[in-house]
Amino acid sequence: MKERDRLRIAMQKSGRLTEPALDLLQRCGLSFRQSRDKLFCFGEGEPVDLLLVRDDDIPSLIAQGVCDLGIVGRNVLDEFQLTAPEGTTRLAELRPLGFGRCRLSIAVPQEMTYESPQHLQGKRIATSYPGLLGAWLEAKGVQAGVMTLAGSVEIAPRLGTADAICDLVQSGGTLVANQLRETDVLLESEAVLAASATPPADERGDMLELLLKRLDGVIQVRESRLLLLQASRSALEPIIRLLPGGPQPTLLPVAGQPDQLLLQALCAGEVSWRQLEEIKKAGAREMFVLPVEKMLA
Ligand code: PRT
Ligand code: ZN
Repeated sequence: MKERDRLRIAMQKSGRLTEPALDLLQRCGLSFRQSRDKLFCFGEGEPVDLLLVRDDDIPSLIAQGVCDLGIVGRNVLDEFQLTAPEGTTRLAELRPLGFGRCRLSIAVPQEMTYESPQHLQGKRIATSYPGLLGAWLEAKGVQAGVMTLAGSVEIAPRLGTADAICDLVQSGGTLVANQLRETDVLLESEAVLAASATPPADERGDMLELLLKRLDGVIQVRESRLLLLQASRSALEPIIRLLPGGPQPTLLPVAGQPDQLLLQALCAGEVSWRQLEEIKKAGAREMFVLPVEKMLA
């Protein structure tokens, strides 16, 4: 088989996205033999290989056709699309992956007066995302100086080199530690599966289809719970109304108790103690909440 008959996925070599990305691919039935230099991982079983790189390089590796897919933060993907030279292959976000969640936000020093983006007029803003920040400022009609920094953006105001920053925020701890306060969210981000906007027309396209189907199953299952309970026929209606979202429940008879039914419901998310207590009050007994491992509709 020629090398490029195989699908190639770029992902972060070592960082926040590495473990969850590998875990996700493994759940999709992919396994890899790690090569010694750990740049290239050969896929066993399915014709899918991995390229382990810095996250910032992932969009251009896809655009150049070196890789077919990439697992990368939406922040990195969108910044690439906004700043890539004209004529660069357009990329598409195929799926949000539900990990690596964070937001790209404006933050200003605690004591700075700030009521609206207009307060940034004429100010200097430090960021690693000049494309996303520039587009946002333009949409708000604000003229400000954009200072591009590769890292340690959060210390720029204290050093006096910027008046505000535009950076990724997760818990907010870094902002607090640097006496900054978050004022506007420019982008809600998470890891996404990125690809060229035109999918490969050869065998790799078929493998991509298969992978997307498995991925959808894995993502759906990850959030799903199976709820089992027993109830009398008369209590069913109020119980069903309390069930967290999902397809219609299945009802099964309980041996030797003609009035009793076993209800099985797939729930599209966590089932909380509070929800269980409410359902119990409505007449349910013997309740179980089970994680779902695999699902194929
Ligand atoms: O070496 P390489 O270039 O591959 O790694 P990297 O250092 O550029 O990336 P890495 O591993 O830090 O982040 C990879 C991706 O994870 C990012 O592109 C985001 O999509 C996502 N992500 C999720 C985050 C965060 N959460 C995050 N909190 N990326 C960075 N941060 C940083 C942020 O820049 C700030 O310095 O964490 C700090 C803020 O965190 P809190 O919790 O204090 O608010
Ligand atoms: Zn990076």
